[in-house]
Amino acid sequence: MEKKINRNISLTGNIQFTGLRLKEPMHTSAGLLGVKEAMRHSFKEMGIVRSMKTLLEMNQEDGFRCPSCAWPVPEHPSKIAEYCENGAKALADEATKQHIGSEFFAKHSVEELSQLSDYELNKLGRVIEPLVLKPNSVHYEPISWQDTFELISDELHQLKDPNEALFYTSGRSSNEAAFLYGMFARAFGTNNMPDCSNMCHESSGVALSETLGIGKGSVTLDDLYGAEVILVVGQNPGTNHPRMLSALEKCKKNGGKIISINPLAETGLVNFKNPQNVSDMLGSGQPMADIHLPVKINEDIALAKLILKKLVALDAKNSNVLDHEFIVDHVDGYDDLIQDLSRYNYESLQRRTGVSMRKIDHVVQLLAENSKIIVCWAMGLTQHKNAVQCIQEYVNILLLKGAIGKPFAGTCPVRGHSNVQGDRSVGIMHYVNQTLNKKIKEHLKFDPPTKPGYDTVDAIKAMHDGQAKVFICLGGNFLMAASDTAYTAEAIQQCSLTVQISTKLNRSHLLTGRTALLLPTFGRSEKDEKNGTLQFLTMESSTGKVRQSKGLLKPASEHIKSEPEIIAMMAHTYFKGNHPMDWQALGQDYNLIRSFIDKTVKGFENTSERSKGFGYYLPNNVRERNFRMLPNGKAQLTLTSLPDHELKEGELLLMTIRSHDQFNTTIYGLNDRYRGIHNERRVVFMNEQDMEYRNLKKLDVVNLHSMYDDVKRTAEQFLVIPYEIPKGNMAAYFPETNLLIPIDQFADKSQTPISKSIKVTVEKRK
Ligand SMILES: Nc1nc2c(c(=O)[nH]1)N[C@H]1C(S)=C(S)[C@@H](COP(=O)(O)OP(=O)(O)OC[C@H]3O[C@@H](n4cnc5c(=O)[nH]c(N)nc54)[C@H](O)[C@@H]3O)O[C@H]1N2
Ligand SMILES: Nc1nc2c(c(=O)[nH]1)N[C@H]1C(S)=C(S)[C@@H](COP(=O)(O)OP(=O)(O)OC[C@H]3O[C@@H](n4cnc5c(=O)[nH]c(N)nc54)[C@H](O)[C@@H]3O)O[C@H]1N2
Ligand SMILES: [Mo]
Repeated sequence: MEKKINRNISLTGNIQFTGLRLKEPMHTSAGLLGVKEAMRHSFKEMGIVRSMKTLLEMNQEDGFRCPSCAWPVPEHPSKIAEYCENGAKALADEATKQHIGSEFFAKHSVEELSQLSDYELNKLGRVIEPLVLKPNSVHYEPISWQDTFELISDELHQLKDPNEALFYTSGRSSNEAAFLYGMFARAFGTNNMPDCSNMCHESSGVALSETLGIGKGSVTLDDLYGAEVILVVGQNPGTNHPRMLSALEKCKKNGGKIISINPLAETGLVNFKNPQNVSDMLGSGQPMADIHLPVKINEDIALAKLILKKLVALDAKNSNVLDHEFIVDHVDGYDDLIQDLSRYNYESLQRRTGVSMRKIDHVVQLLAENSKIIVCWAMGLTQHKNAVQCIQEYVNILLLKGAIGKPFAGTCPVRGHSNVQGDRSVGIMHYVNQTLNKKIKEHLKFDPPTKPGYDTVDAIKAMHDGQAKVFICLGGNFLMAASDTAYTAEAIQQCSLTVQISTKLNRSHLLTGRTALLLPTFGRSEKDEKNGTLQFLTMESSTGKVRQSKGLLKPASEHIKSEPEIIAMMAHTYFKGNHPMDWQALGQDYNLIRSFIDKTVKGFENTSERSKGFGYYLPNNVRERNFRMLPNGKAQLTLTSLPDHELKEGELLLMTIRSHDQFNTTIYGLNDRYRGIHNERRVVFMNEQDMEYRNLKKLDVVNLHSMYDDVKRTAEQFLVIPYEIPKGNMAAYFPETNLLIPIDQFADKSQTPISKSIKVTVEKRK
């Protein structure tokens, strides 16, 4: 028997308060303060000259794509600022001058480093040489690249079955790296490709594939500009997709109305100043949302049903409220839906939503009078037990209104990571895609596996049960991003080898398998030259547009390699030349990778050329109103049911959200200035009546507990903040609260963890 890992790694770091300063939540987002904040971060991390040069290239025609979110870039962006505060922070974070290598790790053990917070770990800087953590050691040591590839190859060859290996992808990769990685996993023999989508928009993918036949959104930026009504549901663009606010603003200027549906009145949606517009900057900003519906957590189905019911009733009086022509020609399930809606009554639906009937009627009126309607959404819809149905209920509204497959209307699941959508398009998926498999056989000349692989949740369980032993991660911070941190940690520690291809240090590098490799890689802003030729990469935005990205900064060190090269060398060393694909050559010339993507993935033909300049749109069946792949060749209405929360006495529903100063598990700073929180992350936002009922006062210190299947999980030490949030609901930041989410609590069909509706109790600390 191998010896069990006995490293003593903290999953939280030292839990301590950092010195909260409370201010009023802000009402206006972006604006001068945003630009000032952006500059402050960049100058501190990167120096002034480098910052200015780099920021000016971000998202420009020939520059690199912003590493932050996946919001598309308008054609002909203004030179000054097609980035936002968060893009600048992401860039500064990646292009930081702080570096760590083997000397640093010789001094500091992984045990000692794990006492630091996620914020402190990230601040340590870029990892600049390949490192290995040997079985009985607590210190990373230097290792040559060749030895890392040999070690990975040896471990992979020792597995009894290819399905004992896992290939995780975080969405910051490129199409080229993701394609090579997915093909290596398949050539090795497994579909075990969990990815960050599984924790993110998987529910959208499932919901949209079932109803509209494609797992992506259907709108373009121009559609948003010309829409008559945009619903922003369960999404906080001011913090997470700030450039989206410019699109919403344009829509408003064209006479469109914005409706926000969210338990919180998030700042960007209340008021917005466009930093690119001088008169805006001098004034008090634009009110953004015309109506805000403060729906209770996970009551969107009740709300959408109520809206549907009212639209149907209006249509009965005046038959041009719904688009009957579209319904007859393109939609399946109309009669069943109408009948199903009749089972519900207005008042009980309204009570569940917590929103006043007057406000709901206002929204119904707008939807009745207009037909160019777009629904945007993000994690507020995707991370619940019934997430797939939640999304489908909003699709029902679009379908009855005929707001699908025509200009200025459609679906807009707002993607998170900057290339998460592209990764999926080029083959990162745990399920089997028959069309792709056929093309692989034909053009890559090997037989891909036909058994479905593990997604994130199943991958964790497989490691826990000893079914998966080698865990390779292309970016990300799996330990902190996944649910049930303690269980996930036990799972990862069962592995014989864990490999992290990363830019910066995070907790997944400290809590590892028996042997661990830390392989440092280029960030998006860095220049990638191979044999004297400047290489470029491609990415796909949230609206399905593929564009090139060329780095311009000198790489953080000469000892780091690009993602495609690392993957190519892993494959080359594993196959030892004994495979139809010339892996080594692929890692040296990305045009070669693209020539294979062209042949294997539909819509990517001639991508090296077409991705130049402002790029091209991938095909999208919904835009063409083509539903041939669905039953009866029609878009599908869905019959959903109301969620059953069954809160026990004392329980509240907790949503885990992002602060303004973080990118997922990367914590840039300790402020969330839009919500009035400064210098602290260990806070929980509560309704004052819920506080009173529990005898809690502002700034009391509490522990949070969840109880599922008689197992008590705890996240310790949070300061209570009274906040405008519906009664019975609470909010706190992720990843500090991931300890509370049981591994088995996820959305039906998509297996996305229930990060937005966790039943918890609050215990006051003595
Ligand atoms: N700066 C920054 N940008 C980011 C990220 C980041 O961490 N930082 N992360 C990136 C990634 S990977 C992603 S996926 C996106 C995430 O983007 P968002 O989904 O905007 O991020 P969250 O903070 O999870 O916010 C979810 C929103 O949903 C609301 N909400 C929660 N539950 C419900 C509900 O039941 N119903 C409704 N209607 N609303 C609800 C919350 O109040 C909150 O406003 O952002 C991307 N961009
Ligand atoms: N409770 C709760 N949990 C959640 C969520 C939530 O809302 N609530 N959101 C979920 C969502 S939407 C997502 S997408 C996941 C995110 O899950 P992940 O994508 O796994 O996590 P990130 O925090 O984005 O990963 C950050 C790390 O990626 C590495 N990195 C950064 N840039 C690069 C690069 O260019 N190349 C490589 N190779 N590595 C790089 C750095 O080492 C950095 O520390 O978390 C999920 N977890
Ligand atoms: Mo995400």
